Amino acid sequence: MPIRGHIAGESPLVLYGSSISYFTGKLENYFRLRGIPYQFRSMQFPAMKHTLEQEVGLMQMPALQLADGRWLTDTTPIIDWFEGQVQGKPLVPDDPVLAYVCQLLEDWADEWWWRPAMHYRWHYPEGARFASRHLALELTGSIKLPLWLKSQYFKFRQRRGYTTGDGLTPGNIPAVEAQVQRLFGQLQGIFSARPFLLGDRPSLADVGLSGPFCRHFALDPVPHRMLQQRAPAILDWLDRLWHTRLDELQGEFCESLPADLEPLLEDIGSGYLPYLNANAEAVRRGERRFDADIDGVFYRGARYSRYRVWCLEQLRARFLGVDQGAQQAIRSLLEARGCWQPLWQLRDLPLLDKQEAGLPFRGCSKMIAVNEN
Ligand SMILES: N[C@@H](CCC(=O)N[C@@H](CS)C(=O)NCC(=O)O)C(=O)O
Repeated sequence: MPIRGHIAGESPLVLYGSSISYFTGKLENYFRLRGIPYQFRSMQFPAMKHTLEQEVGLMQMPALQLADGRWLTDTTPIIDWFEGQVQGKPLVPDDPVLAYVCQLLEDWADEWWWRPAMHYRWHYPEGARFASRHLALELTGSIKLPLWLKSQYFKFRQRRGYTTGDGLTPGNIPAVEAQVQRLFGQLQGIFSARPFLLGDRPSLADVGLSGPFCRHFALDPVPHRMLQQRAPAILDWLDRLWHTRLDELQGEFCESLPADLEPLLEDIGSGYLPYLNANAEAVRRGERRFDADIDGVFYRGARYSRYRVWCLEQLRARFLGVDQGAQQAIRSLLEARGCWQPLWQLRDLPLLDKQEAGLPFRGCSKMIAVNEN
């Protein structure tokens, strides 16, 4: 087993989450890929809320407990921490341009596809019925209320927090769904051409993309049918990712950026990065809800996210962290694909003092400012 030190203790790593959760699915894909054994347990409420607020500062899913009793939160810093502990083939290419794209794609997959994934689950009655009942049964067994009431609560909570309560309206849903269709089409092309996003082996970008796909688009009835009919190569990729072990794999990363990833970067430049800027402006103004016109979609009353200001800062820091020659090459690519200007559009970012500096052991802000104390 390629793990050393305290991770490889007697008691296994315990992953607390839900079997239908976006970020729990992402972390499971990572552990499987690395061959890191873990024990999955469903988070039980309300007990876990108290434990997590005490141990990591906030309640979010998944959470991880190490053999030595320490708790971790937030999948990106968790993965980063594990990557520092394990030996074996890297998850991020050596080439600095590919490495930057890999981390950008992971971030985009985590943050930008969350809202559409939640939309497909909670907007359509089939999805909402399945997921609300599942979550009520899985997470709230100790709460002695009728199942129908607990299911209703989940529907209400998730819509208020993440769909109609986070900028989606009857007027913009068709455009948001069109973006999802477009993504499915792009990925169908990519995964028909090669096994993983960056070549013949999986990277952190694939792990990131498993978030919206593994436990949402490929599980919820409406998007799953669309994938089966129009983008089956994505389902094949998910299956491949789930069954691949990095230490048994022979394939290599591409030598340079595949042309079919360029449209994804263009979408990041016209959609995700402008959204991050609009969000950062709202945080600066202290407006917990904001309206924004992004890539032809008018979001009304989107929730602000302090966490995503930090995401933007991380994208900048990663660029500044590489040597000048690499910066030049990354900059040319980002300029050509419309990402450079929005990446640096805001002069300074409204971050809190030492924001998220304690991750993965202590979180500062939830991904979206909802359901907080
Ligand atoms: N950035 C975090 C996000 C985790 C997250 O937001 N998870 C969702 C569930 S998949 C959650 O716990 N939301 C909090 C809530 O609904 O109260 C990560 O990567 O782990």
